[in-house]
Parts: sequence; structure tokens; C-alpha cells
Amino acid sequence: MAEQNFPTGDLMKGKRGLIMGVANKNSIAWAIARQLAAQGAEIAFTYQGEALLRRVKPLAESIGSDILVECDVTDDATMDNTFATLKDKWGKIDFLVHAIAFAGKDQLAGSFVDNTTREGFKSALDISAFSFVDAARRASEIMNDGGAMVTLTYLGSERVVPNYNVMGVAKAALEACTRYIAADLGPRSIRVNAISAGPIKTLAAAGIGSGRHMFKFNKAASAMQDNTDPMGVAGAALYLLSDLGLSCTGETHHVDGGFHAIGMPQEGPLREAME
Ligand code: NAD
Ligand code: 0WE
Repeated sequence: MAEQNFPTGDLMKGKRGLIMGVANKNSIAWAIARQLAAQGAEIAFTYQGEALLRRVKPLAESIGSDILVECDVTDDATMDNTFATLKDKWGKIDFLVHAIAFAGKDQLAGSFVDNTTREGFKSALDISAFSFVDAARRASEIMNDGGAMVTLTYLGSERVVPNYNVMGVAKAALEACTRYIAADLGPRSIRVNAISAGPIKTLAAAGIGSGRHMFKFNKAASAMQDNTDPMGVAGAALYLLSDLGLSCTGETHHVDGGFHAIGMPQEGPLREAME
């Protein structure tokens, strides 16, 4: 992503929170971090393993964050340590961003029914859906009433996208988890929402089987005839995590140039291709 200016202001002033899922400067979680920081948020980060620290540390430092905790969501000890660290340093938090997904590469190609294994299914659902439930429970224990949580999802949960396969099933579970967590935490005025982003060129979207077609097709078939800008995802996260989002909970909000709304291509390249 080119250098961009995230709108500044005080919408997140006095709020502290945890962002899970920054891998590098292209991560959706990093766009969200910059937008929240530009509105005054104090942010702690988790990173998945030693190898990613080299990338995440300078990013965190560039927005004045000094809380960086190693966390693999499949490892309870590192989850315990993450939230114990936040409790120790801050006492309370106001927001959580969950931007984590993984399925084995062998699970993301070809026939869903033939290629999905028990282990592949378990691991995709564990890392991509249960991890939000687990993080939300831990975060809720130290979250101020009136706080908020956001996770990232994708349209492959609602409709078949070639090769997305078991990740689509995991995202469907993640969206359902979002609604159940929202119901449980609603009485404390903690809001819990998902952002369904269109395809964005990140590490997680690199090397996907049908990648080139994916971006071309989304550009051609979306209402806006353009790819999804991570700044729009960051703006939605700011809305949902700040008090602008009051009364919005249990929602899956699409930020995809309107791709989800289209049932048949309008005039444009896709129609011409069929002539
Ligand atoms: P990314 O590769 O930058 O981020 C994915 C993150 O998941 C990485 O930081 C990685 O370290 C983390 N992760 C994976 N397994 C983990 C584990 N076991 N423990 C801890 N962390 C783990 O890619 P991204 O595209 O920014 O992905 C962020 C979220 O956005 C994901 O949930 C993804 O499904 C979602 N999303 C992405 C797109 C897209 O096209 N890029 C579209 C919609 C939704
Ligand atoms: O959620 C995602 C990707 C998540 C993801 C990516 C990888 C790549 C490397 C999960 N697990 C893995 N495992 C790996 O080994 N997206 C929304 C981006 C994405 O991924 C696709 C897509 C889109 C869009 C995969 C196939 C088809 C479309």
C-alpha cells in the first residue's frame, strides 16, 4: 500500500486495546492500527513468532507502541501470557482486533468435498474461529464496559469461492461466533462485530491458487468496479471500535466495493466479455 494519511482526531483518545494479526506493513490489522492510532488510541500488539518480531517491532514503534507480545492462538500458555501482560501493564482495555486466519495449504485447493481432512478442518476452525471466542473471553475479563471487538471475515463464508474451501466454513463459524459473543457481552455494552473485507493483497492472500483472477474478477464485478482499499476497512474498524458505533453489535459489515450486493454484472468489462 502506498503511504496514506489516515484521518486524525480524538475518536479513540483515552482508549487502549490489543491488535492481533499484524504480520507486516500490508496486513489489514496494520491499516486498522494506523487509523486507530491517528485517532488517539494506545495499542498493544501480538505477533505470531520470533520471525515476525523483526517486521512488527518497527511498525509498532512507529506509532509509539511498546507492548509487543508473542502469541500463537493454538498455544494456551501464550494466550494466558498475552492477557496477563495487558492486565499487568494497563489493568483494563477498551478494544480488541482479531485479524487471524489459517488453513493448511493442501486444504485451499481443488475439490472441497474431496480434499478437506479431519485434521485440516479442525485446525482451520481452531485457528480462524475458536481463537476469536478464546480471545474475546480473555479480553472481556479486562475490558471496560462500553468496549468493543472486531474480527475480519470474507464473503467465502456466505457463498462458494473456488479454493477458499474450508476457510469459508471457518469464516461462517466465525460470523456465528460474533453473534453469540455479542449476545453474551451486550448487557455490559461491549459490542462485537465482523468486517467482511473484499480481497486485499496481503501475505494471507499471496500465493492463493486463483489469485490473479480473484483480484481481476472482484474489480470487474463489484458495484464500484474497483478492488477493496484497506483504508476503507480501517475506517469501518474505527467506526465499530469508537463510540460512533454505539448500538451496532452482532453485525457483519461488508467493505468490498459492493461486490456482495451484485447478482449479475452491470455494463462493463464482464458484460463485454460475454458478447
Ligand atoms: P496477514 O497474513 O497479514 O494476517 C494474517 C495473520 O494471521 C498473520 O499476522 C499471522 O501471523 C496470523 N496468524 C495465523 N495463524 C496464527 C496463529 N496460529 N497464531 C497467531 N496468529 C496467527 O493477512 P490479512 O489478509 O491481513 O489477514 C487478516 C484477517 O483478514 C484474516 O482473518 C483474513 O482471513 C481476513 N481477510 C483477509 C482478506 C484478504 O483478501 N487479504 C479479505 C477478507 C478477510
Ligand atoms: O482469509 C483469507 C486467507 C486466509 C488464509 C490464507 C492462507 C495462505 C497460506 C488462510 N490460510 C492460509 N494458508 C496458507 O498456507 N482471505 C480472505 C484471502 C483469500 O484467500 C483465498 C482467497 C482469498 C480472497 C484462498 C482461496 C481463494 C480466495
